[in-house]
Amino acid sequence: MVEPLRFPENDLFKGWGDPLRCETTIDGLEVIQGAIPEGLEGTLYRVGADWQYPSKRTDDIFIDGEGMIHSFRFENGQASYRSRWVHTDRYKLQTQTKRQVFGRYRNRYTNEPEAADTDMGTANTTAMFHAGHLYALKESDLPYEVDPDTLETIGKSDMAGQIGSISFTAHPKVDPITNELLGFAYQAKGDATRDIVYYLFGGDGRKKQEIWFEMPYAACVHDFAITDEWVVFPFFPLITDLDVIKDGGAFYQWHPDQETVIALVPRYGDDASGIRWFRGPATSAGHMLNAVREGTKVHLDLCLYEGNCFPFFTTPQGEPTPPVPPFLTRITLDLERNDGGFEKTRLMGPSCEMPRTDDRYQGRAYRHGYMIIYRAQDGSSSTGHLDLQTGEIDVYSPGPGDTVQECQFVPRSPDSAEGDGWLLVPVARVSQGRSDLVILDARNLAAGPVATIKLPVRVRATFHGCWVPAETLETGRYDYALSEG
Ligand code: V55
Ligand code: FE
Repeated sequence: MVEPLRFPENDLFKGWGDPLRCETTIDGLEVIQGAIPEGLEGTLYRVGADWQYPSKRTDDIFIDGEGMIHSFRFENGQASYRSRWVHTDRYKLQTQTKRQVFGRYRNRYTNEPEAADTDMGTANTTAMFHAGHLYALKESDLPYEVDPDTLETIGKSDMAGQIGSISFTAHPKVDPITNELLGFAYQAKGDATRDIVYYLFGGDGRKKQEIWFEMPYAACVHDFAITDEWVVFPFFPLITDLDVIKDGGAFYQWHPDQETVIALVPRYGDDASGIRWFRGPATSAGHMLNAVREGTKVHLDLCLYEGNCFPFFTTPQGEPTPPVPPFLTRITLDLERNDGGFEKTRLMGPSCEMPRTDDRYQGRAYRHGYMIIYRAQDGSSSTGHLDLQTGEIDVYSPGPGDTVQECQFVPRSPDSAEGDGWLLVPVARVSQGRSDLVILDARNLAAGPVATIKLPVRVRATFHGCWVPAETLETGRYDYALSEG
């Protein structure tokens, strides 16, 4: 008898997380409230994970699963929605095996024999548009190029032979003012290697710099931050041990006895000689809001956990770690301080994650941050706007039981003032088993949406994405500017 396909008992697959496993195309989405603002022309790309086939294991985690890329396109006052699997090597193999043949998250030693020689990249984390090309990214593999209109996968890309590492980050920074792409790869020569490489590409897609150096340990480097002169790499002690993964164990262990280490790498440097190092007690973070240089100081603003940000990764002894909330925190690295330490300051009261800015201000003096604010009591979440100058928080709450995904800021015009624009927010209407995309005025979230676009289907969790103006899709370049004064 053929074994029935059935998802194992795991909270991941319940409720909103119920695998959807299908692709969607909807033109002319219904606008059930308000109207799509004039001038909003372009595409919001989002990437998340879904489950191609059930596994027999019960150790799956939410950051695993096959990549699904979603587009919300705004054209002539109408919106359309599309979702497509990213045809990674592993997705393609499983269309042949017709069952799950990949094992535990990033652990190739737990794969079925059929999958022994196939890369495990899932392309499930974010979308990036640079130099005329759209990509779906996972930090453990090279980018997959995707057609910006049809979302069909074009193929795995080393960017015309320019990426020599085995992988590329899922948190690149495309600077929409200079059109530069800043990115990196960690464990860049293979599982558990300490190699990290920083890449800088010009707006024409040509590599300008790469700097290889070594991490203090084989860390999980999910995100980084940029300033005008430095790029900031934080290393947190979620560490890969080759012996453990060879034994079928988890890809990371949490080491509370190890330090947080931060490297400042010259943004336009030629080699590793100018790197500066800073150290503090064990903390962790997935996501950075921004970084900014102020004289001889570099401020790194991030959602910091005073402990392990991923409780599903245990200590080396297999002990679980208590969940801790993330708080928006400013880490200040002073280049004139010679003891290698750093200062920490809390920036915001409520716990928050998935922080974003007006992307024109990444690495520049800035005032506005946007984030998901979680309410532990009823499981709901809201979109917040923090004014870093006044400390005021403006909040949009989607309603009881409903949740928001990471927001995307879109400037009202290419040179509008910082924070003058819209927030696009995918909303889970949990009780209705479907989604909305709401458009908020970024300067007045509490007023509620200027438009609510109905998705008659569920848009499962997506992690991250990007906004590509219609004109940028044509020219391959962002035509944004910083407003005067
Ligand atoms: C993170 C997410 C990932 C991953 C590793 O948020 C770290 C952190 C979505 O996939 O593979
Ligand atoms: Fe992320």
